[in-house]
Amino acid sequence: MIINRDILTLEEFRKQELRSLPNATGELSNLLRDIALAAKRVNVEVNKAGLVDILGETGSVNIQGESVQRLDEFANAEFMAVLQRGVSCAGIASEELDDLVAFNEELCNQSKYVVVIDPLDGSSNIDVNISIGTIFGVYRRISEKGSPCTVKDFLQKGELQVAAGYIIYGSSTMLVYATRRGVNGFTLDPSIGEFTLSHPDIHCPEQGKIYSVNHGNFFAYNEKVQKYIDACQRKTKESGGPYSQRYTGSMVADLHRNMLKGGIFMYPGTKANPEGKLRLVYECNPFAFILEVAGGAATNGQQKILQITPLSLHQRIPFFAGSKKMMESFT
Ligand code: AHM
Ligand code: MG
Repeated sequence: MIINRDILTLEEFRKQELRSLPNATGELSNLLRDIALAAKRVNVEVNKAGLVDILGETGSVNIQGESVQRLDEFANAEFMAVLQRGVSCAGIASEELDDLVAFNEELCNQSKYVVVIDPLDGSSNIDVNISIGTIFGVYRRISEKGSPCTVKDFLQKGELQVAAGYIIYGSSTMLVYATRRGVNGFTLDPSIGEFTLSHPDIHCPEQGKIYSVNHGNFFAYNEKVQKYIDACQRKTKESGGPYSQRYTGSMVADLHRNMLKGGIFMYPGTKANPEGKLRLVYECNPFAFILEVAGGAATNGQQKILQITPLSLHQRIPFFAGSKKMMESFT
């Protein structure tokens, strides 16, 4: 086998980046390495999800006498354990946890970062073999180093994120992460077990031809949203419509596609749930950050997502995100 030395692994890429940042301590790189490690473990389990009849139903005891864990709980435990052992993270807030977890240990208390995470988003799609994902954001803590992190570290505005990213477990598994310097995508090469640079310097096209929304809720959306969806279905010179409607029910898959091809993703509030479904801290803020660095935009319909101060860890918010020009014509 000929080894292609043009490939650049995630770690090699970070090392190269670090060389141009003389004051960097490498802590963020360590944290990304830890997230990538947990993602590889989760990927293995996600790939086995279709074997549920053989391995045993969730909640049951399998043939080896082990209890079968739900995949989203498994993913949460993996990310948590890896971040805690990696000692570059002071604590996490997760969709799977009611409250934050401060890694109250000497070394973790010295860490300058905290992580917000949705360990397995779109988990209702696991049973039907549709792409699912992990979403994460990284903040510099504002509580004092040397002590356990506190809730205020996690309730910072999204614009203060140091980095954000996602992993998509799809036809191939990819890790995409953004810092203020840019957005880069790494595809997992299963033959060497490494994320390798496959999508350098991602830019979201200014205009796309895809809109993603749960059409079943159309009559529960407000007039502005209904009008926009209606316009997406019409042919006009300005918009280049009609657009194609693509909605998987996995935000990571829908936003990943729209980010590469151009498009708009919407999860509006409804009459029954005015704040919608998606969570500001660990679902919307990381994607808003990634999209803005990539040249796109994200709002709650009125205000930039990244400028909203979260009030609680699990706060919901209407979410509109995607290509710059499509977002402009929505607001
Ligand atoms: P989850 O965190 O419970 O998986 O829910 C989030 C997911 C998003 O990935 C997706 O865009 C949305 O829920 C789909 O919801 P709906 O079926 O209401 O359209
Ligand atoms: Mg989720």
